[in-house]
Order: sequence, then structure tokens, then C-alpha cells
Amino acid sequence: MAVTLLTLLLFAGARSVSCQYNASTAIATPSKTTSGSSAFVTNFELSLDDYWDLFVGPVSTFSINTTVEPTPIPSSSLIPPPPLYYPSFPIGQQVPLQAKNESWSFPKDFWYGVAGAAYQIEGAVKAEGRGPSIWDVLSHRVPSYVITNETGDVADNNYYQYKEDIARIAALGIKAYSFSLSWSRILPFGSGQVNEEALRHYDDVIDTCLQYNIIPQVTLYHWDLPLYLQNSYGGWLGSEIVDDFTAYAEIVFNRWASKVHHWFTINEPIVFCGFYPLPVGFFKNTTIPPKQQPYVCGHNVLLAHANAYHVAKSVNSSLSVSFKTNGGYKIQRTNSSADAQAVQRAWDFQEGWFANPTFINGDYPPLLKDYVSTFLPNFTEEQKAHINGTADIFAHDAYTSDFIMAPDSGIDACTSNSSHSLYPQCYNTTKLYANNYWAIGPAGDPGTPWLNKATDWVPAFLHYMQDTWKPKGGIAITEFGISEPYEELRKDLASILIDPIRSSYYHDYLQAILIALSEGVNVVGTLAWSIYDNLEWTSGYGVKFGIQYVNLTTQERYFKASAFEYVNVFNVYLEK
Ligand code: GBH
Repeated sequence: MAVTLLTLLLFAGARSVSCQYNASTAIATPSKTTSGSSAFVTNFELSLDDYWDLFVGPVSTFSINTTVEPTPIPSSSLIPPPPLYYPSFPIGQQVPLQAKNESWSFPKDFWYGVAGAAYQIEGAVKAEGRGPSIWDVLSHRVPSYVITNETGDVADNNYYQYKEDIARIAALGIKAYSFSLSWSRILPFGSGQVNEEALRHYDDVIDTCLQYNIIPQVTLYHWDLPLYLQNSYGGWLGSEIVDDFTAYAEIVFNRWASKVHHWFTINEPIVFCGFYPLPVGFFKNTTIPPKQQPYVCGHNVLLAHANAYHVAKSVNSSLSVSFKTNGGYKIQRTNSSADAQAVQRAWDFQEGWFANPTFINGDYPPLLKDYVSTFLPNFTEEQKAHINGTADIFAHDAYTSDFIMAPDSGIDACTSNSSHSLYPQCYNTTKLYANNYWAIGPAGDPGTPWLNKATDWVPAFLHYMQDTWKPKGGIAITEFGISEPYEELRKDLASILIDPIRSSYYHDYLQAILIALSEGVNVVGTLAWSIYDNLEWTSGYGVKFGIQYVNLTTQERYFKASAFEYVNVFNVYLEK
């Protein structure tokens, strides 16, 4: 009976609608048939829980799952390690060598801090309304995308232990803490409904920094794209991302502009745009050719970043807002003109990709433009003006340097052949020096073949950045660090905590910055990567960058020797 009644009502409703059309419209309107599988789309509602279950599945949790108050930092844990440097002829008690060069100093307001990023440290991935990000899928569903098949489900449990984490770096004497916001906590589906619990969480992270006199520095996007945006329109490959990122930025800047001065919009677009094409079968398909995808991503990144910059400035014009880019010094392998051209290609395809538009002229550097203008729309004059000038400091993640050379087949044979393995960049790199016998410097862990300690090249690099991009607010090294070789194999705490390669990396890198400062380069801050060992993306937890060790079974933290080395250089050289 009920069914019949309902049927009748529906029928009556339909009839009343169709009555509103006149006869000719009714005839011209085709019946609802279509063909080609791409023409059929779904349109149904999924709750956040359904969405998790469908795309990610069960996640792990940790026993500490409410916010923990910090316990006092035992003073015994703040005793520095035995000194690494001794005078040539130690007399009696050994004392560390502090051969201070009196012509070097860090300016008083130089900020030195530590950095981390949401997916790598937070854990608590389903807590308090967080929506899934692409990294939940990559780690849970794509076999061996993280080579160890580990996930960020628990990570360093920072979501609950952040008070302790902030108290610990304050106890060391560190001045700044740089972290990223999880977009899919704040907007579980990437746009639309805001999750108040997430806002309150980050309120407290920021307030805790201020309470401990730590300068909070906030990145809006460190690669953990809300899954829904990837599924809806291909994430950074879709132009819709520009408006969605802008709306997210509005929420963030309106909430925290009064408490946070140092902002970074987007972390290392070269890297995450390079993740495209994402593994087939896990996300929405795209028809954009694989080699073009990184640059389509980059195009949207520039527009999204520029919007976010202007949003921030409209909220508070005194904020410091920048991109975070990455790269390294490019050393010409030989003095051939082919290698000189290769070096320029490398600058244009790495630093220049985002630095030229934001610092120079709102447009891509010439050698990159030769390639991307074959498929990307040119920026309009209006867009160029909108993009140019949208970085207050040159915030660079500068870990290492490379020798650069032309491809064996020559540059032209590469640029004219889209199936060349080095296409479209068409330059080659090596870390090997002098007949491929010596590395550029001590190697990091075998899990990071891209990383050697090459701190000798840092002064030249800083000069190059200042001379080329002329950042008004100076240069900050917003990530630097090294994976201590084979650290994962050390099983007893005593051998884990002394990390000599990392310690000398920070010591020498900071001295290289002091040299550059003394030569007139304006360096304003440094952020050590990382606050502690964390999920090293596709390498899992075995590759360690922390200046603190984390026991992942108990979630206890321990200072490594490098933490003291890092702070010590400032104790010696910071202007009082
Ligand atoms: C940073 O990227 C990231 O911002 C941070 O999240 C990460 O934990 C940290 O580095 C340490 O890796 O394997 O040859 O394909 C640094 C820049 C870009 C360097 C990707 C390594 C991979 C080179 N990284 N790159 S390769």
C-alpha cells in the first residue's frame, strides 16, 4: 500500500514537472542515453568513515591517544656529549676546542630552529575528524610505495605528544619550530565543511610554542593532499585546486595570522609535482601525458601559492610569507660549454622553476619555458603580476650539491627526443669527483643516495641565490640535515645517540653560513631537518634524519649529539 502510494506520488510529481515544458522543448530533449564508459559518472554520498574504509582500510593506533602534558626534561639529559674537537695538545682535563673566529657572527635576530611535517610525525590519522590524504592511500594500498610498507598511522605520535616535543626543544635552547598543517584535518574532504577540532588542536600547538618562547613557523602544505581532491579532479593536475587551496589558506590565515609571523605556503613543489604520475589504479585517471604532469602541477602550484600569498597579506601585510623550494649548488663538471649549458638547464628546471616566477618576472626561466610552453598556457600579464613578488624570503631546503654535466649523447640529442631518459631536463648529475673516484663528500645513509655532505659548496650557493634572485628579506635554509649512515643498524642507545657525520654536517654547514654572512650574504635563519626521526616518505622509518632519536615502541625521545652540536654553534657565534 505504502509503495503504491509512493509510486503514485512520484508519478504525479514527474507529470507535474513535465507539464512545465512546452511540446517543442519536450521533443528536442533527447532521452537520457549516453555512450562511452567515460560518460558514466557516479554521484552518491559517502560519510567520512565510509571514505576511510573504502580507500584506506583499517589504521593502527598507539596507546597514548589523548594529549599528554609534558613531564619536566631531566637535567641529566641536557648534559652535552663528550666533545668532538680537542686542542692539538690536550693538557690535563680535556676541553672542547672552541677556536672562535672573531670576524664571524650570526646577527642577534637570526632564528635557528628545527622542522617536521604533519604526515611524517603526527600519527593519529583518523583522530578528531581527520580525512584521508593521498599519503594514507600510498602507504596503505600501494604495495611497496613505501619500500618498507610502513605507514604514518602512528609515526611519532606528535598529535598527542606535541607539548613534550616543544618543551624538549625549548630546553635545548632552540628558537624556532617549523611544522606543517594537515589540510585534511582542517577540511576532511579538502574543501567545504571545516573541522573545528583540528583548528583547536593547532591553536594549542601554536600556543604551546608561544608559551615556551619558541617561534612557530607554519607550512600550509607538505605533500599530504586531501584524498578527496585527488579523487575529484586529479589533485594538483586539476585547475580546481587553485580555488580550493585559496579557500584553505583563507581559513588558516584568518585563524592564526595574529599569532604566527613566519609562513610557508607550499613545500618543495619540485618534489611532490615529481610524484606525478601517481600510481595507476589508485586515484582518478588522467589523460595528461606523464612527462607533462609535473609541470601542470607546478603551474597550478604557482597560481595557488600566489593567491595564498595575497590572502595572507590582506589579512596582515607584515607577515613573512614564502614558498619552500629545494635544490642544491650546481657545480660545472668540466669547463666545456656543453657542461655550462647543462648547469643552466639544472638551475632553470630546479630552483628557477619556482624562484624565477616569484622573485624575477612572474614567468618561467627561459630553458624551462622552451619546454612547458609547448603544452601549458602562457601566464597572462595579469597572472605574471599576481605571481611576481610573492616570496618575502628565499626559503630553501638545501641539503647537498651536485656536479652537473651534459648527457652523454649531448644536450640537443636529448631535447629533441622525448623518449630520452633525461628528457625534458636534459642534464646529468654525479656526486663523483676526480675521475669518478672520490665522492663530493662523506655519504649519508645508503637509503639516501642523493645525499652527501657537501658543505664546502654552501658559501658559493648562498652567493648565487642572493645574486640571482635578490630576495628582499634574505635567505633562510629551511631544511638541512643528513641521514647518519647505517644508523638503523645500531641497536643500543649509546651508539645511536652519537651521530658524528650529522654532527660535523651541522658544524661545518653553519660555519659555511658564517663565512657567507661575513662576505655580505643576508642569511636570516636555519631549520634543522629534523626535530626527530620520522617517516622518511618512501624510505620508511629506517632512514633517519632526526637530531633526536625516537623509540617507536615506547614513543620516548632522546637527544642525539648532533642536537648539542647544532645549538653549540649558535652559543658560540650568535651576537649577544
Ligand atoms: C625534504 O626533501 C623533505 O621536505 C622532507 O619531508 C624530507 O623528510 C627530507 O627532505 C629528507 O629527505 O631518491 O634520487 O629520487 C628534500 C629533497 C627531494 C631530496 C627528493 C631527495 C629524491 C631523490 N628531496 N629527492 S631520488
